[in-house]
Amino acid sequence: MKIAIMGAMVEEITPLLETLKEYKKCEYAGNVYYEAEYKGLELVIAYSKIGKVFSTLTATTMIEKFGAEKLLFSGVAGAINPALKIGDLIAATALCQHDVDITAFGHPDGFIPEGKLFIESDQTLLSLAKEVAMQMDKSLLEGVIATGDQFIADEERKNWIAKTFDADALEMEGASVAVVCDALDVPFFILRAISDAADMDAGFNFDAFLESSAKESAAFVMKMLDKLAV
Ligand code: 3QA
Repeated sequence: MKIAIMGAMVEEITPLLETLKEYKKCEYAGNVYYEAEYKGLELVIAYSKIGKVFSTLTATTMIEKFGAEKLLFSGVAGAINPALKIGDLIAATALCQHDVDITAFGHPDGFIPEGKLFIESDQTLLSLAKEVAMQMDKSLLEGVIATGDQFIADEERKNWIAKTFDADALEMEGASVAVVCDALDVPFFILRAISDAADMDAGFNFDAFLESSAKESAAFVMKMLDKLAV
């Protein structure tokens, strides 16, 4: 079984590479892909660079060039749901693109004709994550993640995203990865640990907590690999 693990920023995959220690590097299309073996699983790991476009390229490459059969995303996010504090984990049940706007033609926010407003995550991987959370005695919120090519550091925009999509967290890559996996029929799982609350302190908190929250997410993904390996 070949599994892709992706992040957007280098900080999001470094903890994984540090845990694995041994891997092979392969450069392709402006990114570095790391191939490793873990407990009988074949892994391909990469960070895409920030945003929907780069993450689309990386997810597609992992599937089409490297032959990934499942994709796990590990990274950080801005919290919308006030129950989510810095370092807390959220697994996406569904993802949407909050920055898509062709409402001038009567379409709802986030909707592209022939696309889906919400793309749902794989149920099997979500159940696996719930088992892992139980075993680790960690709380794992399941909810909607809204994606857009914007770092949100503004209460008003955040509240609009919250009410328009009933979203619990926001980031910049989940939905584009979901679009790729859905189209190519590859089960996917998007995990994020909170780095900030997408408010006026977001920039400051993001810098302060990127590393520690990215580690929380990566540690959880490693435990999911343990389960997928058996
Ligand atoms: C932010 C990263 C991008 O990959 C999306 C983090 C955490 N908080 C967020 C927020 N709004 C949107 N997304 C997020 N990730 C990239 S901008 C900072 C770049 O600094 C999730 C996320 N509030 C690079 C150094 O110059």
